[in-house]
Amino acid sequence: MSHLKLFAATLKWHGIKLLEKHDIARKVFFHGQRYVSSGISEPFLSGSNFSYVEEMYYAWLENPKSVHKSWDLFFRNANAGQVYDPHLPDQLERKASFLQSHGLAQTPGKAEKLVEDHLAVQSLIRAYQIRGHHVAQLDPLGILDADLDSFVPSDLITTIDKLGFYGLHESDLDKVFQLPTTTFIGGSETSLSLREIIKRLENTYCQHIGLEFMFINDVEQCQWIRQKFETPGVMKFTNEEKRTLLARLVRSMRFEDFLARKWSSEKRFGLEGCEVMIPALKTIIDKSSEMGIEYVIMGMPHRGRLNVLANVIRKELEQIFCQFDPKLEAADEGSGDVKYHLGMYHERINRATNKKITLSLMANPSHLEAVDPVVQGKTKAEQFYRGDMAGKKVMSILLHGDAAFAGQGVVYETFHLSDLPSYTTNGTIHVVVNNQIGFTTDPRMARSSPYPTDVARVVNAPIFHVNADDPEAVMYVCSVAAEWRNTFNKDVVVDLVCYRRRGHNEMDEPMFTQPLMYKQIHKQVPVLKKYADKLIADGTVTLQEFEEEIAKYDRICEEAYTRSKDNKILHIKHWLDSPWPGFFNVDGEPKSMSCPPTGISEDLLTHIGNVASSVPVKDFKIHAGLSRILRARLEMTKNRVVDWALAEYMAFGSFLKEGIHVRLSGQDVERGTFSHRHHVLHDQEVDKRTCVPMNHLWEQQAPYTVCNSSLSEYGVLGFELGFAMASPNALVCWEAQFGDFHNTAQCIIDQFISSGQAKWVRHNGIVLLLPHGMEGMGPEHSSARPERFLQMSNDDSDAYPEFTEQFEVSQLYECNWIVVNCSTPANYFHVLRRQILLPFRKPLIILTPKSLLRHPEAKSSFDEMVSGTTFQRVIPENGLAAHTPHEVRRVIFCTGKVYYDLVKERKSQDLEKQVAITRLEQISPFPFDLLKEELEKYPGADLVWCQEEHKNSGYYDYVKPRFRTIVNHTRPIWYVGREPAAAAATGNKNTHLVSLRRFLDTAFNLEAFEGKTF
Ligand SMILES: Cc1ncc(C[n+]2csc(CCOP(=O)(O)OP(=O)(O)O)c2C)c(N)n1
Ligand SMILES: [Mg+2]
Repeated sequence: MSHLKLFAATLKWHGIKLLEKHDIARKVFFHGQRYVSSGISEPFLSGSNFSYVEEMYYAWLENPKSVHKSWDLFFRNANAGQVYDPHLPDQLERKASFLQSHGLAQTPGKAEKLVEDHLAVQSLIRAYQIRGHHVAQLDPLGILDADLDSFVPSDLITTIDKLGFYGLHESDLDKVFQLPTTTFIGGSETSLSLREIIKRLENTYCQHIGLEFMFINDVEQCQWIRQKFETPGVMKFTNEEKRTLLARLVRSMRFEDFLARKWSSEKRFGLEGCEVMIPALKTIIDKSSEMGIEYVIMGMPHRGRLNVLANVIRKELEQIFCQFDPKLEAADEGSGDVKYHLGMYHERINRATNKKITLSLMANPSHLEAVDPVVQGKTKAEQFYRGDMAGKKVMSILLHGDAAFAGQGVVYETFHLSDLPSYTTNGTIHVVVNNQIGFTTDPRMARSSPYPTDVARVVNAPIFHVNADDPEAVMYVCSVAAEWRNTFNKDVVVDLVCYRRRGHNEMDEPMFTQPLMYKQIHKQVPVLKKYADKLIADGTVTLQEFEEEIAKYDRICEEAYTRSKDNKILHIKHWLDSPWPGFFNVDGEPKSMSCPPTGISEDLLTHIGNVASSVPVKDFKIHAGLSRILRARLEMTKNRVVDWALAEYMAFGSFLKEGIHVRLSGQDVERGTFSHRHHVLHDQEVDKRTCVPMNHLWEQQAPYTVCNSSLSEYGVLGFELGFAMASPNALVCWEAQFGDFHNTAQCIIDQFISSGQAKWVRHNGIVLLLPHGMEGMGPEHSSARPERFLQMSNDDSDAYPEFTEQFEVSQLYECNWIVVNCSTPANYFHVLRRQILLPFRKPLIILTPKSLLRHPEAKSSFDEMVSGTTFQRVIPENGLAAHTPHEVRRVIFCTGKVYYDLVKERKSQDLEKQVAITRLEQISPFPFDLLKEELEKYPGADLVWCQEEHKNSGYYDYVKPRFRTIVNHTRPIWYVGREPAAAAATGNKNTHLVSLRRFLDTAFNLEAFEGKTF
């Protein structure tokens, strides 16, 4: 160690700081490699390199502008004022004399060294810019390496000997070097001594801020960041700013203390150890407001959420405190949620800018990071409806925990949406509460990347790591992050490296698993005290002022606490993150309990059909195959019929006329996975020239957005859900490529779509289009798993409902979502229309067809869609069997495509009088009323549920108890379909066809169930 001490002493003397924590790494440097070779190997500027310098030098002599600026500076320096003299008789003589006068011709070694040293200094500067963050002092505890590695890059001058890495020596420290244009450390100076260069680089890159940005491909962006952080004196704050920061820290800290005092044994996921997050967020919001932002949408996990609600959103404190009362009764319908998941929407005046600002914190489930894409979708929608295409008025802030940010794949999916035209929110500010632990797990076990933030590198987002115990550094970084977002409209990450003062929650004992870390944490002086001591010491505030500030906020909390005791009822409506003004009545109820007919006029149908069959822009050459498709559409329009794609066109188009925005997103939705939709036409001769006829329907119409998404389900479905949250006056559809792919978005389905209204009294009318059908395409492209949606439907299978006049609509109002499987294009058209005409919003799950898209029978007449027509929840048998119901021996109930197989089979077996086939179009909520009528119509028939899905999937488990409830368990409902199976479908075409044959045989074997008991 003694030689290290010696070096330390030398370094101190030279004013270069020794980074104490890297002792081990330091040893490596003594044997470190030099890339500027010397001695035996060829020196860098020998031979051809030297003639290169010579060439440059002569070129510079001719015209200083002909060489790069850095060479110009360099030669100017070397030249020390002497200029080219054109009057010398002979060029060669002149050059020789010039070189001689500079000692160059005779002693090339000198020039060589000069150039070599300058290049070395450039490399050195660059090394700090790239790798300085590895030695920055980011951990407030001083025990962990934020990048999980104690290794010190060998090209950072952490000990004096490392100058050798660049071929420099201690004796060079006081030499003055020209600064390259890629650094701003000089401020107004263009050259600095090496000693000063190193000192300034250390100050910028190796103190409490660690900057990762050199991977960004854009030079302008890199320069911008360098300028923001390298320019000397940038981190100066006025006394006023320091006092505001202190006051904000007081609020943040005392809020946590207050909760801890009053409810010491309640879970609240306190922020202790990262109290600086509150002033950090406020700085981002202040700065953004200053730059024109009017609406900030935030998503965050549990940690510090109550503090954010209280001190950033400014939710009334009593509303927060009263939630700790176990006797608080819920006033709203639904099951509610715990206090650290609820959302909030608040409009207020930003004190710093005196401008109006709206803040919204999205409600979220426990599932970490799941809210990220939802926030992005909602932000996009708010920007869209305001015409704020550049994101200058609305922005999002996402908060993350270190373990979740690194571990959850949806973070990556969300980042990948950030620059896609139909999904970008023009830059998100990410703030990571990097307390260097996830529940009980150490970062080393929680991620393989150096930092928890590395995922952000994929989109070239700069990452600013900052020691959270240095509040001023945090404020500076946040303010630069806000400016970055405003300047470049790209994502940026602020990594608050902090600690967690308590256990994962307040009940946990962290010493079980992190004993040493927590020994240190127990000794750690809270940031408020540290900062207050500093400001008191430098005279910015007095002790008395500080104490008064604390007393003032404590009083505010106490008074709110007293008031909170008067709150006996919790209104979750008061915690709504996305209110829809004017959509509901003043009590938040639907304005009616009815739905008008969903048909539209014949003229409209014809007009939309005509546009759907045309290319509404001039000189636009489409593919010949597409021309055929359009001609077929025109033909259908003339014949007053629609297929699936045209029915969808009619529904979407009709909304646009009514000012309802329609957005269809998902993988390859523009053309349609099955090449049936073609909503975007591509010019075959002009690259990237496209046309969306849907946007050419009327002069005045709402815009139609159809967008192929990234190959993501979790992220994109979350995004669309968020988009649908912003307004009830939009039809937002997400289509899965095949229905079963929705399971990679299961979290959004379970945690938001199925249960969102129950938890957060928040309506959402998102439509999921899930291609579904057993068509021998193998296990993975067949089933959209309808059973999963049905199993989560909340209508009671055993309760016989009361059939009031409003039954249909009130049943829809009560349910958590609607599940349909339409068998006709007209019904698909109607169910889409009903989605918007209902006086409330419900998620709609549509199992959409594949082969039916082109099935000649699966067409509908305009007659089924014109004004006055409506969605049919059940399509009863209306053939021969319906005319003589008493003679019917069997009623087969089914849904979706199997209907067409059954009808064909019935015909071939000549059983049209004996067997009725009734289609369930809306499966959930279950149309008890209509099915009751249907069952009563055929008193002598046995009842069969037929499905093409395996018995343990599909609809059987959902419909069986409900049918039984209708008949009061007096008649059996027999199952006909495929046997139970583990995989959704077979991969063997023949097995598929054999099983189809088998169940069709059973369906029409009228003796099949004779003598069987139920
Ligand atoms: C998707 C998901 N998986 C697991 C959990 C359980 N869980 C709750 S908090 C937590 C640790 C989170 O660590 P971090 O992201 O670092 O946040 P911190 O609690 O440290 O602030 C875990 C695993 C969860 N909430 N969500
Ligand atoms: Mg953590």
